Amino acid sequence: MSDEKTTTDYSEMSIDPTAAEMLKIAEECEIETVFSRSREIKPCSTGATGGCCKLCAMGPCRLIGKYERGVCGATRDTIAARNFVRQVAAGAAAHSDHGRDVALTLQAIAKGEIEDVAIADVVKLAKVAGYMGIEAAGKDVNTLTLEVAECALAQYGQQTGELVYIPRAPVKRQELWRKLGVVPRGIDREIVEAMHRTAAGTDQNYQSLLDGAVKCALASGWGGSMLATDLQDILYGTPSPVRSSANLGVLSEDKVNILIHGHEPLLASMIIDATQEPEMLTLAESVGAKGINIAGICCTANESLMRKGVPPAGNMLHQELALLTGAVELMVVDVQCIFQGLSEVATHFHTKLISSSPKACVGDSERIVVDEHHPRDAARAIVRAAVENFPNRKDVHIPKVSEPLVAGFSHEYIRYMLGGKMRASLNPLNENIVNGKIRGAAAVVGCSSPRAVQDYAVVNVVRELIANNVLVVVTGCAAITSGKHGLLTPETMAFAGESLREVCETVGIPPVLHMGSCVDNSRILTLLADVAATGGLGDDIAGLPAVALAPEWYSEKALEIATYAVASGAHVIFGGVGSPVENSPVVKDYMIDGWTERYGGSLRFIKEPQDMVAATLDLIDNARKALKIDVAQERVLFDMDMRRELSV
Ligand code: NFS
Repeated sequence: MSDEKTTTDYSEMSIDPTAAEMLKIAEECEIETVFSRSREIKPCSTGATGGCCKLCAMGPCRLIGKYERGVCGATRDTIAARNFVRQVAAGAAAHSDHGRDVALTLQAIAKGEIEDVAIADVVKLAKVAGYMGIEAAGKDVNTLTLEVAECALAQYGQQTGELVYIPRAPVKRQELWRKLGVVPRGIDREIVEAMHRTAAGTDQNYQSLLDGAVKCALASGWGGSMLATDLQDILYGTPSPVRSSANLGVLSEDKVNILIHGHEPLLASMIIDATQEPEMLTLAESVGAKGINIAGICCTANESLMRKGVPPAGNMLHQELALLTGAVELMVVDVQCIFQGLSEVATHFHTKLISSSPKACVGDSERIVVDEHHPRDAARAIVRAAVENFPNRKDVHIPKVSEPLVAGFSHEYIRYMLGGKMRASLNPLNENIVNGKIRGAAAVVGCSSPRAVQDYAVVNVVRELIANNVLVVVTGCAAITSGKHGLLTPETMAFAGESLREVCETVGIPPVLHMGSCVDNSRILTLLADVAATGGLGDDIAGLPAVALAPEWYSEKALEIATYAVASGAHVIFGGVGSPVENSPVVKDYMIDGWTERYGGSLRFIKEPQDMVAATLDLIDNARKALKIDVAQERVLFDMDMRRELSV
């Protein structure tokens, strides 16, 4: 490392002090990262706004300036909508394929094809069987597991009818979906249809195209994603509160560090178990390590945190930064949100990068493709490889920063927490919304993006919302961001508005609740449907004083989540970068006004955190007014001192 001082202002890239520390090292060692590349490469303004059509070889057609139509005659509206549908289809495919893999694992366990793995939550198994209309009484666990897994798998190939989870939505919502013809028939069918509709020369009406996006997104939200959540709960246990800590400081100076990164928890859970085996611990001791430390990145981090208390080392933008510590013996990745740049960063250190999924070979990583029938063998091989790599460590630089957190608020636990074991209920939540102590609820979800200042928008939005008495739930990378900045502890009550604080103190909950990974946004759908069913706040998700926000989105999966949330009746606000349909003012407006009229929900793109908060409070207050439960409340405005304090 050179002694030369860099002059880069890292606070323009992240408000996390560990990022500044690591980016300085990267710059001094001339190692590229997503942060440096995003400064070099300017986004293509035509592509970013949905104005480029590259569906056929007559183009690509860039609809900018005087061009209103592509070579085939397609309009700006058609092209923007078509690009959006394809993004939604890719997101739905990723989340739903994740659910399929969990169903296949469950099926293999039930058939005895995977050794020594047991079902962790038989109560949830019976509950899910109930949703599927499968009689649980009198059946042994294996028989019931097999029936549930096979029903789940059938959802993918189903050609007609409705997905089995549709009746979990409020009755009014189901009727609306049927009336509009957007009830998903089968998961794979809707994703294929979205791709077909958008093939050159097929669907050409933006409203019809966007209904296609809705049907496809609903197939994930109330299908593939919801199945992933439910089946993972059956397999690994339904989350309940667990203590841990977050940020790069969770890496260990004297133990073997293994990072689990990606989305699917099967291998990660086996690796966690393998690190406890006496044989591995003895091996670690023999190479001079004081044990084996495991930490997570992205949604594998969330899954492992909620069920096993594994600390997250960081959100999506931390994946390269973690390797820059020089302290990671091995990072194992599976699918989604994994940067190809990781393998280049790894070459500067002793870190082994292992791809484990048959679907994804990441960069120049080594591949240990997991045989799904013998995952423990792969897990042991990975832990062994990490331990054997420990003596190759050179300089280590671990930032001494981590924050304590509490995670694991599944919707089941929220009901239990509010009503007790015998009377699990959401009544106290609804009552406190009706009496105005809780002004409303917000889900702050989604990614972190190098096109925004890492963590700035999420932290600002979360803090400002709770200061305005809005209860916040978080998932995905936004949940890890909240954890890194100390917002997932009961002490966060200190930042909450007076009446929200009073409720949180009475019930004994933090004002920011970690509800899981990105597929677990389906938990939020279930919670909203339950809130509507509990009474006092209307009879549908549309009209609830609740808003969803993704302040730093980057992924197609985020657009798919937004679309199923809108179709379920929620208002959604995305931040950081502009609208992916900006090139068509018609489509952009339709996603606000047209979707509100059609679905009772809307999708807005608002760049600045303070504007996102203002829009959220307006939407919440309007909903309260419509429900006739409006109590005038002052808005707490953050001044510059309060904002500066956020910059840690
Ligand atoms: Ni969601 Fe999870 Fe993170 Fe965004 Fe990526 S890890 S699936 S897409 S970046 S929250």
